[in-house]
Amino acid sequence: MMKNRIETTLKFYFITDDHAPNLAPLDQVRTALSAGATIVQYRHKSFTLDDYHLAATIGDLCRQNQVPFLINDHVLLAKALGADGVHLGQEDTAPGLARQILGTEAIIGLSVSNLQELQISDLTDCDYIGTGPAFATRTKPDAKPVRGPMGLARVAEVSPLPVVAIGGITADTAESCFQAGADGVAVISFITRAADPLRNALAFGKACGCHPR
Ligand code: TZP
Ligand code: MG
Repeated sequence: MMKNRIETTLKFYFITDDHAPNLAPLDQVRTALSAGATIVQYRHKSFTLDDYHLAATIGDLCRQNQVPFLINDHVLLAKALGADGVHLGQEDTAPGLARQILGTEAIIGLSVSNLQELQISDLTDCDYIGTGPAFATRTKPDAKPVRGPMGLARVAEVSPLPVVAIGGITADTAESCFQAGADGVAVISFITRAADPLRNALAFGKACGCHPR
């Protein structure tokens, strides 16, 4: 997957939910892709090799749709799957090491919650930053304090890299994130825990200016 036009690629950033009660990760990805998701991240906080085939199947689905497939945290899993990149937290593998392992073409994202973290982050090997939580979220229990569109705007203003907003984003709030300077909006529960996931995914895609496939 080439990295040109990364901003466009980040627009509708879907992340899998390993605890969604009613929608399995593969169906989550099918739903998000059919609503026009432009990038998919496989996020499984208690990943074991028993989940390997599922992750590979999700990766195949993304490839068939020509949508970049990223892995949260696990650089070696990304390497083993031939994924398009990784998303890393501040406490994860250093982006420079991920770059050495995954190569020059890989897409590498880094979580940056606020201006202070941005200042201390070495972004040399990163392609974008993820920042949030933009709004209250129940999906990440250890999320940092809510930033709101103003906090997001402050980070977007000084970030040298494209910015993906994350945390509690819905079809109704996506626009405020774009207005605040985000290039993309990441979403989990608005789709994965919805009473009607496809309906929410389509509404989210519309808010991102994406077309259903
Ligand atoms: N990082 C910051 S907030 C968050 C992550 C992974 C969770 C986002 O999930 P949701 O359900 O879209 O609020
Ligand atoms: Mg992480």
